[in-house]
Amino acid sequence: MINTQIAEILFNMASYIEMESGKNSFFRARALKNASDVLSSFPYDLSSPEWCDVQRLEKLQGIGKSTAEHIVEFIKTGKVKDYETLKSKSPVKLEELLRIQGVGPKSVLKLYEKLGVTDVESLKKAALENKISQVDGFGDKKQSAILESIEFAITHSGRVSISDAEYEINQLFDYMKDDKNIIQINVAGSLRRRKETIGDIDILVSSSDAKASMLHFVSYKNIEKVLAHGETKSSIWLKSKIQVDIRLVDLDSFGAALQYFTGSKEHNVKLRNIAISKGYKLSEYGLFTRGDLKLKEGKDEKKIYEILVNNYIEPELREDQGEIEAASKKNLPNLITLSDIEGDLQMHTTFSDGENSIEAMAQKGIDLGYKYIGITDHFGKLKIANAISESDFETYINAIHKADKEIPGIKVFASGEIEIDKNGDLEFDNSLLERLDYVIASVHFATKMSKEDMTKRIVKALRNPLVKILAHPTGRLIDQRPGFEFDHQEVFKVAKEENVALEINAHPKRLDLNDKLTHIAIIMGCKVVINTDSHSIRELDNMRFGVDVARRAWVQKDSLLKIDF
Ligand code: DGT
Ligand code: CA
Ligand code: CA
Ligand code: ZN
Repeated sequence: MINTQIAEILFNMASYIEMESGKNSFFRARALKNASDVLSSFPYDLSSPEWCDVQRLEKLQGIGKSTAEHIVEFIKTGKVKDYETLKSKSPVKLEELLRIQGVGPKSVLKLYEKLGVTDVESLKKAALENKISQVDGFGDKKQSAILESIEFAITHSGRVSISDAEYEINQLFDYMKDDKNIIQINVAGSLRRRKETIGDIDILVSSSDAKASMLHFVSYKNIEKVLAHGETKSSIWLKSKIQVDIRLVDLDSFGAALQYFTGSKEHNVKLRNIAISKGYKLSEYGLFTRGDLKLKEGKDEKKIYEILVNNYIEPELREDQGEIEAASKKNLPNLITLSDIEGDLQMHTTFSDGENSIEAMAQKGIDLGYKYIGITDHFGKLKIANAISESDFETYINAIHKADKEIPGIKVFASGEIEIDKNGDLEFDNSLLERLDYVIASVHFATKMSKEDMTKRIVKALRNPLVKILAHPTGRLIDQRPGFEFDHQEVFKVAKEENVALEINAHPKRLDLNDKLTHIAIIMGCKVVINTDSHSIRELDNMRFGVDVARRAWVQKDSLLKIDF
């Protein structure tokens, strides 16, 4: 989406400027980074006429005049001149290097000056030749961390987050609505299965004028490049670098095509075999009886499933993880939906690194129909901006209690996100923590430890009676860093014993626990809780991505943490 693109450009400009020294560049960089933050979660389309306006943009908190001009310039011309200048002046490919976790503008500058590193390739070479460890401030540990990140970035490139894909598809579908020839349109592929990342977006269309509808599709304004333009199939590359494949299908085989193109491939293979064993042939055109090839069903996807396996299988389950067998035995899970979510137990406010007040978060909670929310600002020595110290505690807890009393219609719990230190202790005075409604514990720092030590560390925290939720248990960031290692079985076992709920963090960058681990956890009898970890009221809307993970993990209502008060 254009907002993300602009946010990225501003961030990159900030990084280039940070490489220059001097106080002035520090402030310029910081202003650009702030603006980038604001835009990356800005809910309206910046390219719409009402927002593409310097004076209007300038009024937004965190956006200055020159930033507003950059935004408008990009929307009008597709470029920001100052950015192009920064890029052409710089000897290094900063954008490429910054994709490597743990590499910032300052280290890029140093590695360039000392070792002549200009891109990821030369970075990798320098690391393999053991040169990075020799540079002041780097060392062996940093060098191997950089190498690890490079491998990770290489194997994980080319996929986009579900939230970016969803944003694009909503925009595209709005545009496709203008084509009155379209009878039916559906998203298929991994996006319909709600996977955490999407390789490309697949859509299916049935139209009364195929040619006209294809032409309409390839004329979409957000296209960077038309990759293929055919009668029944076209592919485009959006400006946001996401590929969209479209297929035109007959209404009479729409259900069969939807089934086929939703995948997964593994699920399809198994379903086709079931069809054969029952005397049918299943293809993207329909379900046919084998002898005479008579069309049994093609229009209605649900009916195809009912004929073959007795039950409709939700797209989120179609990964060949036993769903076909379960359907045949009428044993499918009754998946949760967004409306089963009664509250959100991790969010940050202006008391630590959040953007909005307790009151604003509570009001948004009411708008979302929640019964409760939990305020969980960062506590203690955390190197995160503004963590709440022991001397701030009184003010913090009083502010939450006051909000809870004064705002009718929603329970506001007082909590905190507390760091689990290296030894497994909570990094805050435990006698103060006792006064909170619950503690949500997590690991952010000192994550490079052995699997055994990390398991011990987490288990010890779980044994602490104050801890009620383990937040983002693996610490992974999608496409940026893998989770830290620990013995999942052991941790889940203890979580169950100690009645600690495991979080599915709904932030699209985290989605942690992921679908696979969540599935293991609930099979072991653990409770899960889906939280957004919001740092602004807008992010409270991310709940749906956590629900997607839970559905893909076969989570039913009885596995959700139940709050009674
Ligand atoms: P992605 O795009 O990597 O996130 O994953 P998908 O699942 O969207 O995969 P994609 O876009 O390659 O294809 C969309 C669906 O079409 C896929 O889930 C199943 C179906 N499909 C594609 N190619 C084949 C194939 O060769 N055999 C079968 N059985 N199905 C296929
Ligand atoms: Ca796809
Ligand atoms: Ca595709
Ligand atoms: Zn936070």
